[in-house]
Amino acid sequence: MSEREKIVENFVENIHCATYEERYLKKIINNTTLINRGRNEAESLNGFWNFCIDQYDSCLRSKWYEEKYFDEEGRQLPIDYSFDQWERIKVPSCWNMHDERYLLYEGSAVYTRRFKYKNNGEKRVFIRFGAVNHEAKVFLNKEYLGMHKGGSTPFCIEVTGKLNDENRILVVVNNTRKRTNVPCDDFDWFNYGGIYRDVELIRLPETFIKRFEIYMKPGSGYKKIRAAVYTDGSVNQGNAALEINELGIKKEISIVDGFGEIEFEATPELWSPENPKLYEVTLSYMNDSVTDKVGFREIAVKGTDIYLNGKKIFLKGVCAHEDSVYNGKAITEDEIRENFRLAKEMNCNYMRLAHYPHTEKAARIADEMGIMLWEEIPVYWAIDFRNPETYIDAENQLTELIKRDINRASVIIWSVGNENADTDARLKFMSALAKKAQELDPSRLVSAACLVNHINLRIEDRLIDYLDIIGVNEYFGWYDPDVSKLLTFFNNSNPEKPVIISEFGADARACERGTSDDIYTEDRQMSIYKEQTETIRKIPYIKGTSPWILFDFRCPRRHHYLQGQYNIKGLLSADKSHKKLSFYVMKEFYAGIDKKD
Ligand code: GCB
Repeated sequence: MSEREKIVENFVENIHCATYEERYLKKIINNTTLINRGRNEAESLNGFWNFCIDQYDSCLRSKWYEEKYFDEEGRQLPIDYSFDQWERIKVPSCWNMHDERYLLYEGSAVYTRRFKYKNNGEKRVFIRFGAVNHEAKVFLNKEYLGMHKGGSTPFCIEVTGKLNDENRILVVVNNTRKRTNVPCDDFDWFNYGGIYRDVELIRLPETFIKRFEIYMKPGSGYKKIRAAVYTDGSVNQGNAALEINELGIKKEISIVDGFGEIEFEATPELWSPENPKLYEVTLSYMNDSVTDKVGFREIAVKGTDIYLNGKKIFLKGVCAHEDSVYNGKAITEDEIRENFRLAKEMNCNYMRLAHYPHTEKAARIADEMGIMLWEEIPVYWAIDFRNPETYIDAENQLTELIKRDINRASVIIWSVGNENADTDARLKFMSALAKKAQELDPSRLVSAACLVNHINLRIEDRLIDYLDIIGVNEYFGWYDPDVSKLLTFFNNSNPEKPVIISEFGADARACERGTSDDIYTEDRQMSIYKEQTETIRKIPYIKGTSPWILFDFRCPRRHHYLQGQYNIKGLLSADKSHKKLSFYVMKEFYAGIDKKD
């Protein structure tokens, strides 16, 4: 609010202050406060919260969270909210699935609940949100705590000293698509809204383990493990203890200024899709300890080959969105397991989790089930590459993702984006992200899903210089109906790095039959899949494929009557009950691919 506005005598803040949002933008919650405590249990704040769609942002404009019910003389004030009488919504969930009236709603919504708190001896307390799409402004007991941007990564807020016996938490969630956001205002999936992952209260000692990293040291001949610990609190010098009982390992890590790292000899059984071996790892420091289950493996590239634990591999994959007919983006553990099981039934050993970080549970389950993963941040299509704020946001989302999943053996690739035009601004933006990923995590490969150069018909993208693996999205047979160009495209290219066909595919309405010339039928999709796989099979530098996509998903851009607001490129119907003909083409292709060399 400007000085000029304030001196106007009839100025009423909640209706005249057009810049009401500015005050909230000053307190940003980002990766620097993220806590990652492995498998340690926390107290759940899930459950039923009171909820209200707030289309005009009245909560933020009129400061509802201050709960001012009376004036200074004790007279009752008129208010436009009644938190405890509002309807109730389940957290975690998407409001779009809660009520048909909210299916396509985009904007602000207010979530609030009361909860009791009793100190059990802890000195520090945090609230952790698994994810809120897309922005969250968090208030506790009338106080503004800060705002988080980025709809698919976790964030933590310290609430030490701010809790009473009875508390009210209030979150203003906003899923408005914006040009400057990551993703921006145009993307090919459904824009769900809400607090759709777990909310937890974390009780900790004064000095605690904030997060830790442990992985097999790349290039050590599978003989060395590297571990690092980050602590928080006043005792920032001392010794942490690391234990992996099953390997007979007990090590001390010296902590200096809240950080310590160690490398030591160890020869664990290596994690792989065939043998997803996990070890229980415990770290202790002062009065605190954390445990997790961790696999050890090495992923590397050499020339145009990808190696897992020194063995050449072909990534037999499929893409998947975090989407469900029943739960939207708030997919359940059962649904995650079902997706992996279906992928395995198709002979997959790998999945591309498109186009944003899926729930952290997905990587945990993949660790257990033996599925390698590509994880991605939503630097999708026409992000505002020239905008420095957009870069900060993208880098923060990447950092939050890496801090969250660095101990997951299943994750082998970080993807810094998808299908972006090769402009100078994009090269600067995305090469910086690739470097950041490599700097934060030397135990994984970095990739991006690049576009085809349709003029030169060859793999060509300046970003490739910064990637370990080249992801290529090509839709020969579909968006470019001339499938015969595919072989020319591959033959014209001479990549020096391994290539993954990160996408190919075609629409097919489940159960719609016809000839291979009939668009939107399973038969046409199958004929494109046959052409694609027969061509890909012949190309030695291709070291993986993840066709688009495991199952049909909601998509408000798709208005053909056979699409019905779904992207119907799935190998399965949206409810996964029907396998399209192409599912079996992929299954057979993957069954034979290991014999390719
Ligand atoms: C793509 C995009 C993906 C779309 C898909 C399609 O290349 O990466 O997000 O959904 O094509 O169906 O057009």
